Amino acid sequence: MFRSAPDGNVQAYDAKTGNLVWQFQIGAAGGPPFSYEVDGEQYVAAIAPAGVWAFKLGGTIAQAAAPTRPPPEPFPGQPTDTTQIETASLVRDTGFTGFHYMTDEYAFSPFRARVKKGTQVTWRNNGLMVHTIVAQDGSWTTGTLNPADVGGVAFDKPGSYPYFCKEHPWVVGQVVVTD
Ligand SMILES: [Cu+2]
Repeated sequence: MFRSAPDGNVQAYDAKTGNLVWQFQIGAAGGPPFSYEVDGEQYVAAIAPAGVWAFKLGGTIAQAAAPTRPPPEPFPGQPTDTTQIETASLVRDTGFTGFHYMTDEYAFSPFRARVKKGTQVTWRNNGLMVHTIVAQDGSWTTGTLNPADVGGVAFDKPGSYPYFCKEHPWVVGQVVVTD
């Protein structure tokens, strides 16, 4: 069984056991492999962005360099210089009847906050639900914030401080602390 893996390898698996028995790096994710025969010799090929790679038993072509991918950026966009973060965001949309405003309790505002080291950052629960801000590595928390509560955390070392809400763990944010 042949497949093109997203990491740029064309792979062959043993169809009975599922074991990977061969792979070849073509430098980019290819299309579905296909097979054909020329003069009694079988080829397995895959289309890649830069051309077609065809393989046969005893072939001698060298592998390509593995594709490099940029590291994932979990916090895209520019940080906002502020020491105050709110647990809900005001969202606006435009409909037939004009602008509508609503509160999204599943979004920190701002999503990325930037402060100087030694600064206390506060989270204000301006929503209707309970939110508890917790560091992704578990090293700090605001404690439980009921509606209208404010919790603070001081950051003494420069760095990136990703956090999430304990009650709604898909809601994340980041504090960037500068020197
Ligand atoms: Cu929450």
